[in-house]
Amino acid sequence: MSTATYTVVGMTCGHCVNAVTEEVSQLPGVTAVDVDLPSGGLTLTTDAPVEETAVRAAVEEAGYEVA
Ligand SMILES: [Cu+2]
Repeated sequence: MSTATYTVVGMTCGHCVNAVTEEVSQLPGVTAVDVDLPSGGLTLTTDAPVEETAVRAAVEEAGYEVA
């Protein structure tokens, strides 16, 4: 189990947090997702390696961007 941290730009409210959490949670290997709205911090807990490109794609799917 390991964690990875990213910064998401473009989130403005709890709805944005939910959208990002939902998309990123669907990635294989992700067991927990924590999003901090004020900082844009996205912390993933994973039990298998998750490619950064996959995380970026999921965040973009939700309508936001990884810094
Ligand atoms: Cu929002």
